[in-house]
Amino acid sequence: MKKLSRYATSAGPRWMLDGQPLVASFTLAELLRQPASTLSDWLARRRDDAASGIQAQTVLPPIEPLQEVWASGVTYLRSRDARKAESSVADVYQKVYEAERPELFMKAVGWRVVTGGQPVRIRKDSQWNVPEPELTLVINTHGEIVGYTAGNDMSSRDIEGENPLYLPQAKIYTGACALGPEIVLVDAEAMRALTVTLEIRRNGAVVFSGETNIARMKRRLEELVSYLYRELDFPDGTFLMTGTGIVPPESFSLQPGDQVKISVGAVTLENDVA
Ligand code: DO4
Ligand code: MG
Repeated sequence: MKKLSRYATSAGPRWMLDGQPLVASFTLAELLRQPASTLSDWLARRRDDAASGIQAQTVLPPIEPLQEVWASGVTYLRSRDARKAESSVADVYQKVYEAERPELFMKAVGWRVVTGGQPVRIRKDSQWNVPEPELTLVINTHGEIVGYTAGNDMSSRDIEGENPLYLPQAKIYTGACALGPEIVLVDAEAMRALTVTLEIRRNGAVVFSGETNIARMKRRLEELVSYLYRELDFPDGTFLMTGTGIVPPESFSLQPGDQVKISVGAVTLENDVA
């Protein structure tokens, strides 16, 4: 399993493959312009065998500033039921769960994304907030799924529940999108039965934990990607969150200081809540 990660070094950001530096000119955008069939060979030629003494300092989000993060909604029964319960217009969620066209929305541009060890935020004007642990696809220019990472689609349930048209405010704000820390380079087949877990700690004690599996998702990963690529081109590739199958009970809301731990397959994303 190949893992891509990005670090701050004294010479600027540097991508690594399984902890070994790639050439300084390597960009994720260039990787995502390669067809999936040639990716392994192409990547092998990007190793920097001459690199020595590179001190990886802080881990950086595994995304470049101009790539976008899109998100899917209501792809699991649990998400549909939670939205129906919170919403003043419950039937929109029932309809989108059953419809042929999925719910897709833009979550963040790359420069807004945080990664493990950096804080996620809850909005000051919201009283009911949750993390959403989501398998996040890494997709190339040609619409092929080439990898995945862990994602947190932080959400304000009271704002979304008041009116579905407030969804962008419930979902898009500073510190609302966490990804990483690594990208696992595998095809969609390897993702079909990944386990997703969520654990929330407060003052050292676990206050919520949950688990689901990608096999429980109503839609196929390729179906979500094909709708996203219908009328949008992604010259640098893109990321797609695939929806949450874990929602804490209605009585639960995140608080500043909580610690959120999300695992998706082989990737574990940990953030404190600010
Ligand atoms: O429709 C609201 C958003 C749904 C969502 O983010 C999810 O199901 O994960
Ligand atoms: Mg979500």
